[in-house]
Amino acid sequence: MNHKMIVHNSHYVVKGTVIALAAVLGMGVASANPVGNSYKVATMPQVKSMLKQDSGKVSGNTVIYTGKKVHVVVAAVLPGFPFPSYEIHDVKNPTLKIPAGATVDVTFINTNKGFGHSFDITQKAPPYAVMPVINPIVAGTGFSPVPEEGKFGYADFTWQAKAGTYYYVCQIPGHAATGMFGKIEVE
Ligand SMILES: [Cu+2]
Repeated sequence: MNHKMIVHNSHYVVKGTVIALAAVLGMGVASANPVGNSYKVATMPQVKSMLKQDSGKVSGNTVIYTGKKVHVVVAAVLPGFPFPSYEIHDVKNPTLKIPAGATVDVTFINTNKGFGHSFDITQKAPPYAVMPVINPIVAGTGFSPVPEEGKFGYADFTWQAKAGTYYYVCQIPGHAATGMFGKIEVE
């Protein structure tokens, strides 16, 4: 209980900072990191059908995507997975391999009742601090709303993937520091 309250208090502090930063840096940052304004709501049956639309193929701890247009569908902390983590095709925090130049449609769904999360892409490598100052974010969702019973927030964004090594991270304080991140290899 205490942990949850601390996370939520910190969440609002960081959220205010992000909004102030976005205001200073202009609309480019605001649209790349919309701070939860663009989330829609799905039920668990809808979430399960959305997860099946991921276009990658699992190979061990890696999900391999092919083609000029790929669709990454990622959940935060599906039932049965350890907190805090991401899942794609039921693989925890997989490495994503994406062709350089691909148009990447990302759908991020927070299925973790009671906790906010984000799915943001950066070239900043781990380790991450408890209060992660992750800058710059190249694309992402910003903070999700906190899911209530049977209602899960999801957000979509499109990323034009250039060659390089990236990481997807959760910017809620403490989450990336305790393992809520994964690698993206674009080549
Ligand atoms: Cu998180």
